[in-house]
Amino acid sequence: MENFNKSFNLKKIDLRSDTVTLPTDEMREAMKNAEVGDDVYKEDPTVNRLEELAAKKLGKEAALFISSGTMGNLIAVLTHCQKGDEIILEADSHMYYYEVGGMSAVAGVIPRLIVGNKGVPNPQDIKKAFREENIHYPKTTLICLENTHNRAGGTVIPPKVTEEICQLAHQRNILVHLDGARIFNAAIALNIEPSDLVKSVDSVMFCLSKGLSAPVGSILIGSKEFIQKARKNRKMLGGGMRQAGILAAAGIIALEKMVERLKEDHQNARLLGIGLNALDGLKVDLETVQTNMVNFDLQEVGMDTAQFLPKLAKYNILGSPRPPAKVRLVTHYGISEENIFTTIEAIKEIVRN
Ligand code: TLP
Repeated sequence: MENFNKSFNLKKIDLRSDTVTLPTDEMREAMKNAEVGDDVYKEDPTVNRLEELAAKKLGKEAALFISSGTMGNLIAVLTHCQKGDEIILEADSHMYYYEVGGMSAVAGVIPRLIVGNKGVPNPQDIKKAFREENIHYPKTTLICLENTHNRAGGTVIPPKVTEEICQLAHQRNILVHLDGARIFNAAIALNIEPSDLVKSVDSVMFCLSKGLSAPVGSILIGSKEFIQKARKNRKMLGGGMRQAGILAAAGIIALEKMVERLKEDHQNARLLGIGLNALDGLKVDLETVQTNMVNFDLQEVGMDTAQFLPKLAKYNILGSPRPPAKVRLVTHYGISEENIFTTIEAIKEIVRN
């Protein structure tokens, strides 16, 4: 440990999430100079510009700037569904796992869970979950997909799978919402346009404040009609912001300047995954290291998550718990290749001792 601290600098290496990214200097400058107005009256020119840009990038009619991904997913459910409806989701999806049960507490829907393969649902399993008309059953109105899939380790749903699920859903008048918090990571990993990943879905949420480094904000996207209703639901939830152009200005830079560089995060994650997997007893499923996340299993080194993370923090390195025995590390704009080597060395020391 002492040697370690001597040979490596002590700057914090925060791998808990890409949500910890700080706004770039260019974002701060744009925020300072942003032209603003009251966005509840749709009079903020910078918000309007961001919404137009976002809709265009994803090839849909309209967009809505919202304060967070969680709010965006909730607004989508509120807008697509009625109370008592059933929605189909992957069992480990963020909407089910990490959004405080908002879909049930606020939107009044019940989740029906499908187990995917490394985050990717099998369209046939979804088809099997469709219900025939029966007086006892709830109405299934929505399928929610997640691309990239957080808990599966940042895995990508191939466009073919999304298309097949949308086709099956639409035949039954069921809609599809995509939690695309990291849709640009998926597009970069597949080397395709993000619009090619969302062609047939009815709505998409993506985050500006994760790998794209904006300080605050997400975007909800869909048809003009959907966004008009979503705008009202945003207001109902207390999410109508006023001079939000200050935030939207950073979002515009995020979309225009921060997408291509996600490649570096993916390369760093790969490096980290391979480095950790080479350590005795540490297990990384390299098949899941497709974007900017690395999940590893501590079971074989006889440690659990709660024992490991404080040890890592002593090296000034932070990770996220995936209890009981897993840890998630996320690469992002604030993480260099050198940080990756430092992290591998630190973990090597921890698991050796
Ligand atoms: N994910 C966060 C935490 O909530 C766990 C993270 O650190 O990864 N969808 C997906 C797929 C997400 O990963 C997240 C955030 C959200 C939605 C919610 O976004 P926010 O945090 O803006 O509400």
